[in-house]
Amino acid sequence: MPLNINTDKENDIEDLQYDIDDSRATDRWSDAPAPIKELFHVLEWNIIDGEHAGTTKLIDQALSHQVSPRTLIAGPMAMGIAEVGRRFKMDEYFLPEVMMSAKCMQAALGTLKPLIVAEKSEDIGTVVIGTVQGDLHDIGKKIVGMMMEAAGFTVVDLGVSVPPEDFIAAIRKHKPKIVGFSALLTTTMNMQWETLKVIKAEGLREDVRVFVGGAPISQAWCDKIGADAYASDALVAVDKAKACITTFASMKGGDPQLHAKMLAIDAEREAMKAKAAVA
Ligand code: B12
Repeated sequence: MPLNINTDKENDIEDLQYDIDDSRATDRWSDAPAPIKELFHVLEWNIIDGEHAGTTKLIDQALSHQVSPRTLIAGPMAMGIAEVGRRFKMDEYFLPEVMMSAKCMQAALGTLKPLIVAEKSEDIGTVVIGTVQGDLHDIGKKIVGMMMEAAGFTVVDLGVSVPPEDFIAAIRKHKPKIVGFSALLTTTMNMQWETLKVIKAEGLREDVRVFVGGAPISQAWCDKIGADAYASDALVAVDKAKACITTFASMKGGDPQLHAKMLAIDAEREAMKAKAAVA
């Protein structure tokens, strides 16, 4: 089966040429009260400009206005780093600028993590997560880990550039219900497949539900490599992870029925969105 990677969005020059100032003019965050709206703009630009010395102060200010950590992550932080990605793609930014912006994200997540993790009330199982070998991106993986932890999972984060054998060792040691692979590069996404093959070869496939994610990853990729679930963001990942250990607890990793149930969760979400849009 040929591999189709959906890069339409990344390669759509018109889409990439829009300038963030246009979106500023369209009054982004218009739902928010004025001081929060301004703070969101400043935080977004702090990330775009890579001014990491001031990031935690802005996060503290937003928290003092009762803005939730999740809103900050999914709102101005996500918008800021997405703009950085666009600038990098368009050669408006080079690696040093991206690294400065990544430092802002890390600083912000460092402040937010304890607050998110504090939401954890009960222990519902272990998740092992890591960025696959050859890949150093970890911001998205950290967000997924935090949200899983808040949802009640014990999260074992193996870090970045994790070789398959380290995933195997962690599965044997921690006996997780779920294993998550993150990959942000088209050149490293194949390591998700390679790692999964090693899990199978070691006879561990039925023991773990395999989740995959990262910017170039799609449901089609998940289907192709035989992973159990794909999640486009941390909230979807949490929903599916919880479903795996509650409603579908009896289904083992690699079970096609579990895969189908995970797809049904997406279909349900899409139907709800469509209903809300009509209402
Ligand atoms: C920040 C960044 C960096 C930082 C990373 C710092 C860090 N500690 O992570 C640095 C500067 C180190 C970096 C380096 C490189 N980068 Co870079 N980087 C980015 C950038 C701008 C943002 C990534 C990010 O953090 N996004 C924000 C998070 C929140 O989103 P996310 O990662 O997608 O995660 C969400 C979901 O995907 C999902 N998810 C993520 N992981 C998982 C895991 C599971 C299990 C699940 C269920 C869900 C899930 O949930 C997350 C939260 O909602 C992207 C641009 C982009 N559009 O992605 C480029 C980008 C990924 N980088 C790119 C490139 C080319 C590189 C370099 C090769 C550059 C170079 N010439 O050296 C190196 C590679 C180094 C390496 N070996 O890994 C390209 C990749 C192109 C491609 N098609 O492969 C991109 C797309 C930029 C571009 N448009 O060209 N990069």
